[in-house]
Amino acid sequence: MHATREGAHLSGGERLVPAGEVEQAAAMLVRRALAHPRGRAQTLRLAVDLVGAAQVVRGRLPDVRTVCVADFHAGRDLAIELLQRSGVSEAAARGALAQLVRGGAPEGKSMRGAMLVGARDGRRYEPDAGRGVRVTRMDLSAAAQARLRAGLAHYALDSIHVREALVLAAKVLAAPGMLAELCWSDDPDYTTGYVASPALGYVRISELKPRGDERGGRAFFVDEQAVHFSDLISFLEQQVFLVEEIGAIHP
Ligand code: WAQ
Ligand code: MG
Ligand code: MG
Repeated sequence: MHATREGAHLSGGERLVPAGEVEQAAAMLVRRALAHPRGRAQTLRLAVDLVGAAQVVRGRLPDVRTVCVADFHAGRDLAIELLQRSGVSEAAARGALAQLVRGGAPEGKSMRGAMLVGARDGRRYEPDAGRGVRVTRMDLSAAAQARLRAGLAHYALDSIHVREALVLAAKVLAAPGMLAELCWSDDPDYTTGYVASPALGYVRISELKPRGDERGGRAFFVDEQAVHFSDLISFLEQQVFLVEEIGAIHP
């Protein structure tokens, strides 16, 4: 589903559901666009694709933990350290973080997608640096969703921000040659971000940006000597991915 208002993006969303639940999922997505906190959608497009079971890659969520830091300076220092522990060079980690601070895109705006960063050389490899790479075509099974919500609720973490970011990180970490992800939100009031990697899981960092800042973004760090970039991008943008298992949830 994609909805706009006053000529700009308002709301988007997607679901991967059994064929018998298509109507219900469509109704939920339409409702989301019409009841958006920033106003009612003025255009709404809904697309439905039939996906064969053999086309679906099934995966697991990374383990979740949270580190509380004193301020965003300490949060960014921690992010650099965690990225290095995941196999990213210090120069690549610092360079990507500095670009995210400016929004990632030329003209200091947030990108719609993520930066693809060489973990050794720190270069950017996405074909369109203004747009970045969009991760789509992923969801949780109903059973995994119920287990995740119960597990997160135990730590008062059951929010759409956390659930969506976890599913996205699960797909990113499942991509071949992926070493780590760094993310913080473009929502001005949402200062928590994360570093995720196969080695460390999903590490939430309580402050990664100053409150009020509308710039957010994502950087995916890849082993640029091992990875085949067009295969990687088609995995991230096209491969259907369904999370069926959740990971551990730590305080
Ligand atoms: N694919 C690639 N990049 C994306 C996508 C996507 N599907 N969606 C968003 N981005 C990029 C884009 O540059 C956004 O500006 C940026 O990420 C942030 O997106 O555990 O809410 O949806 O407490 O604002 C992380 C912490 C919240 C959650 C992340 O991201 C937690 C969040 P947002
Ligand atoms: Mg989002
Ligand atoms: Mg946002």
